[in-house]
Amino acid sequence: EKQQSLLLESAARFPPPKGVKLSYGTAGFRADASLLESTVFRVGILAALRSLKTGSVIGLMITASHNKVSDNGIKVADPSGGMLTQDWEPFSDAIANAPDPHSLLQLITEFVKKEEIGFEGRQPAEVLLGRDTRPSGEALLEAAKQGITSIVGAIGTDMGVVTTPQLHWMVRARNRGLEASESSYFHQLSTSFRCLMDLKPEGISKNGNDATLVVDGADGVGGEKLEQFKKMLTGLCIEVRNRGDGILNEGVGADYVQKEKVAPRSFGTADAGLRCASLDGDADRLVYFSVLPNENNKIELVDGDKILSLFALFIKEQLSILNEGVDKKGNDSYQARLGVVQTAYANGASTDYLKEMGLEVVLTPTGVKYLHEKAAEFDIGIYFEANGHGTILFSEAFLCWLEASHKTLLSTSEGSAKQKAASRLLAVSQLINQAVGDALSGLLLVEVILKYMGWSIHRWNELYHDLPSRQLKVKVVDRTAVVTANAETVAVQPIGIQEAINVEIAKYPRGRCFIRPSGTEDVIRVYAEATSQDAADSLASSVAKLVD
Ligand code: NG1
Ligand code: ZN
Repeated sequence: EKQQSLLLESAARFPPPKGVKLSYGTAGFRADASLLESTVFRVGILAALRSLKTGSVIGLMITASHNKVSDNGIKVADPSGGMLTQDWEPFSDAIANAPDPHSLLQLITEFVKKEEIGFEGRQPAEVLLGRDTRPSGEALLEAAKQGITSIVGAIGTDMGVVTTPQLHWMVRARNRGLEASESSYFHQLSTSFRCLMDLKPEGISKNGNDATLVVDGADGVGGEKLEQFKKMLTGLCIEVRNRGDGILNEGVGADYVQKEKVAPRSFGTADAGLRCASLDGDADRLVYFSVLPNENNKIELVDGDKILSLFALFIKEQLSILNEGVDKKGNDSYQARLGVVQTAYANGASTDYLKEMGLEVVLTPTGVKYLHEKAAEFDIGIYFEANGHGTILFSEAFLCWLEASHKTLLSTSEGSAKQKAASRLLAVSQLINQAVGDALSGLLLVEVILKYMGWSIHRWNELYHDLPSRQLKVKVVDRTAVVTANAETVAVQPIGIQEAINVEIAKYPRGRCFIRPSGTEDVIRVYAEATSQDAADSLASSVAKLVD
């Protein structure tokens, strides 16, 4: 009863906006910040319940990533540090849209019963809260805290302004009994980075990548953090631009650079040829680029697909060093399953390249939760969206084997090449965020691998040539009218639309095109690929007309 009145009382302070229906979507709730207080409060309640249910620490991140500064959003990190389990999404939609405190209380009571969430004799609920640099973040974080503390005994711990991947990393660390602070995050990343730098092969030519890396911080949290963190990185010189003086995500950031294929603000032809990288507003996406000389801000774009390809190449090489001379049934060998996960947005040339490397390539629908889940099925699963969100996941079983064999290799004089390969893989598993895509750790791994290969950004970009592509969005009244199948490559509804799309595709050699409803905006997205930019543009626009 105490619990019920506490909930009713606090819910009354956060009335939902009228006439707005919110949905958890592919990236949590996102909307204009002025609409979000009540939603964030309610997600606070959900997070506390999730903590009680799992007996673990849960995370809440307040961010709208690459969206405009007046937007905001909230997403939940589960005990592993990954996204909220999909089973709880319907409940989060329901409570976000409950019209008044009583209906909210009723939904919660029913859900608590159904999920058998106990309140007594348990560890109190604990939720770690973080936010990006958006000005609306502070008040929203307070609303989330009030939601958390409207569950009796629950604690909300404010981690302050952090990147999304930092918060996920902290949740994961806490639940493994480790210290969850920014300094432990920086320490782990810089230590594994140094370890990998020390393991560079001898005699690798220094091929132009000793120059400074110039990073576009999107005027968000990532730029700020990297400016602090770079002092801890020996052997890598970083210059950070767009550290927060300009407007967040406006003409800057990974999303802008990847979609527009132009240099962000504060970059220009004076930077031609330099190795540059761009983070998004909450630093969970990363793309590289190099400004082209004399071509008004045009760039050579090195996107998520190419980061994935670089990672895959490196990991595959280390695995083959480890397995050298070991016959397939060898006792001390471990046939690690390496897999890569992409979405339909991956450039067709990247998929061909990865397959030619002999890798297992799997497609999932758009949305990190799907890619992450799939990648976790491998011993080493590498996933990336073309937009630069991705990471590498290592299975516990493989890491156990790797640690044991690393010890054995250290104690024998045999094969220092193998021992180094094992050390490298272990260091990668420490460096790269196991919870979620992380631009800061991804950037460090890219830098290490370029050093290892002795490659410039240009050499890296030459791994394969992207097919020209075009993305369009079409505003529609009801985006749910489009229903897709086969990892979004086929539209099964409206009836007949796929046949019409096929007719268009058939007009272009190597043409590929698909449509899908966005999970974050009220639009249908159209993606087209062909052998020339004109062809990709015209395929996209003729399919967009079919949707309209
Ligand atoms: P939607 O709006 O569902 O296309 C976009 C991105 C996703 C993902 C989410 C979450 C594209 C085509 N889509 O999703 O990859 O990043 O936002 O931020 O880039
Ligand atoms: Zn983001």
